[in-house]
Amino acid sequence: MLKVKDILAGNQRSGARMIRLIEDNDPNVFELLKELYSHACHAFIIGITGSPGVGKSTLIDALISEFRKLDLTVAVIAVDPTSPFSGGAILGDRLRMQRHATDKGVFIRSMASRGQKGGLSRATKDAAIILDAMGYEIIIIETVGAGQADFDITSLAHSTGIVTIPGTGDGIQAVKAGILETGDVFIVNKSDKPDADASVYELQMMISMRKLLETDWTPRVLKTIAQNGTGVKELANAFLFHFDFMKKNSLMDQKRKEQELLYFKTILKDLTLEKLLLFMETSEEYREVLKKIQSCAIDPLSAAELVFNKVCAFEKKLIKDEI
Ligand SMILES: Nc1nc2c(ncn2[C@@H]2O[C@H](COP(=O)(O)OP(=O)(O)OP(=O)(O)O)[C@@H](O)[C@H]2O)c(=O)[nH]1
Ligand SMILES: [Mg+2]
Repeated sequence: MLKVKDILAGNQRSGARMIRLIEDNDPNVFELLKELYSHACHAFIIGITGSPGVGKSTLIDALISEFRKLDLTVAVIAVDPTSPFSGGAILGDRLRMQRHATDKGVFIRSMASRGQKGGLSRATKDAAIILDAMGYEIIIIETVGAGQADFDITSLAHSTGIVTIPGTGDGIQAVKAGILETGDVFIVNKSDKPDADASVYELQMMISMRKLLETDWTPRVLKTIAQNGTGVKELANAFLFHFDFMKKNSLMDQKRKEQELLYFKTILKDLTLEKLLLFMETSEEYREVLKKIQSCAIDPLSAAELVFNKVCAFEKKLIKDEI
């Protein structure tokens, strides 16, 4: 039996089990999360995002080491990874991974979240609540791509790092995809390859065109070689500096409030949808409306309105029956 107190005590097995329950869409998660929620507002959440293969996992692996040197505990969640976390096995990089694996201050999990209630954003937020309640000081979330339609890492992370590689014209791509607006730290990884400086310059130029208020954070652009850790200390410091900056300027509170509101709306949408699906599965009236749409006896707009009103009536009846 999964116990809230075990999670609060930072028990890694319990944490892993609860994350699995999220992946399985287990109905018990809701009650557990409610209990954990008030304990989950301490962690600094960093989002690391970028195209497949740019080196996000390798970079996170190196970032963990830097944060550990500062005695900060770190949890990592790789969402829908296209390749195993850190490529540990693939790269023969096992030694390094093993060191993190035996480190009690580090917790690493991959998470498949497609097809779940509320999609990627809800599942990832739920997982972040667990890790935060477990007491991790830094939570790093790796996602592929940025600005995906169903999931925006900035709605969850306090600080977002966008990883690019040299010579791909990523700066321009970033502008096109609207990513430039969302990044707090830009990372040109694989800077052992040619044209890294040109990419840094390009990104800096793009950022300088961004309209910033005096109180806004000016995004940093950093070069890294994740494989050997070059520039990763500076990267860790840039994130921590951003964290401090947000706290000093009350930006953290503001961000939290916005994100909580979004989480609330997502849950409300899910709960509404659940009721709707229940109605659709069990209602003869619903099937009648469907028939009418197909025979053009009713237009889809009026039909949608009709179904909605029936769902409200259905919900009232459910409540009455329960009483
Ligand atoms: N040359 C060079 N290669 C790197 C660097 N960082 C990572 N790589 C390599 O790039 C490849 C992909 O690294 P990953 O860390 O798995 O990249 P990722 O972005 O997490 O990949 P996905 O999770 O599949 O999107 C691996 O072969 C790494 O060894 C770097 O700084 N320089
Ligand atoms: Mg990866």
